[in-house]
Amino acid sequence: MNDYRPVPEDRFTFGLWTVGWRGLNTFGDSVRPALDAADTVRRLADLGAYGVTFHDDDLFAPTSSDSEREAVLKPFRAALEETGLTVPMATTNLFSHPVFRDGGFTSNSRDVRRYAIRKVIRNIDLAVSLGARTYVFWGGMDGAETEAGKNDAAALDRLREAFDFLGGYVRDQGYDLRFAIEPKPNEPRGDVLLPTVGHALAFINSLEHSEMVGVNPEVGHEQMAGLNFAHGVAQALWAGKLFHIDLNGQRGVKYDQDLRFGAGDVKEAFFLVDLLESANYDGPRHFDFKPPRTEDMDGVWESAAACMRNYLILREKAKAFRADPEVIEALKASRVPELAEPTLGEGESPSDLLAEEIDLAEVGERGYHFERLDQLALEHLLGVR
Ligand SMILES: [Mn+2]
Repeated sequence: MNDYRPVPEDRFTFGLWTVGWRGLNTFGDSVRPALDAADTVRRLADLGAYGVTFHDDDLFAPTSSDSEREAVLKPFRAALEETGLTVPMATTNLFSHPVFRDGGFTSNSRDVRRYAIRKVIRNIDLAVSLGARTYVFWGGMDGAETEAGKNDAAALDRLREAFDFLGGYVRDQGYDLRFAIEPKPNEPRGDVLLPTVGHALAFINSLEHSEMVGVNPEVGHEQMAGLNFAHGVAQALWAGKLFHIDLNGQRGVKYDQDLRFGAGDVKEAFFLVDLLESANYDGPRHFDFKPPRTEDMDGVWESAAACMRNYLILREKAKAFRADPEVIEALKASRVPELAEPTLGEGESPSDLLAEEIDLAEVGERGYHFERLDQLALEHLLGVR
């Protein structure tokens, strides 16, 4: 029997800020102690994780001197070495410090924008030295509460300018590093720039080094916009732009819940895992969740372990769903394989197409049996098949 025990080959990764979240929110104070980065590495390795990710500020304050940085990095590197945990991704905190109250790359203040780019460059250098291959950009403070306060076209120009400049930097340094933009519709700003996967994909096409820029979609962020996450991920995969992914849980259109993966919309989680596995997505399965404030440290590690366990359970369920002969037959009855056939034959002309007739009365009566297919999926998910 499968005990759903994660192993590094499953490529599960966690942000330092996830298990390290102290529970400080708009209404409540911190409820948990600060975690030591090296201890977190050891604990995640014990749980079966493959890697750890970080914002620069998760390791040290922005004002830290070189020796203060090294005092944290030395034990952090030692813990990575000792456990074999990797650092596949890193990102920059362009939101916590008061200077970022109007954003990083798109702050109305030019000196803040220049500082933001410097802060990113410095952490890219560190990330690459730790072996990172993906660098995530979440511009949560890049937005507005009032249309009067932000010229969106200028903000997009500044955003493009930052990505073009940083892309050039990475190329000049010869780094093997790709960028991944993380969309979010709102929070902390009233409205955030690049609110969805679709907005980000369109923006990426405008970049000078667009080939090195993809997306890092987060389950809850698309669901906060009322969107179907699996559809967004499918389009990112289709565009060859799924460079990274943030797995967590969300229940509907409300504040960013960051529940553990599997909590929230479990059926969408099932179809997401089904999609990632059947598309052979080979990037890290990165959990970006926040253990609820109700939890003590035992609860934190329990929820981290549960993120991985839920992924493995859903992976098994999705595989069983795809292998079920009744499902294969039901897929055919629903004409799902037929959609993979090109609509036009090779060399067909408009006149060939125009010469064809359809029996509208007969085809209009055709049912698609998606209810049967969906019920089969649900029964696999519920464990009765
Ligand atoms: Mn989130």
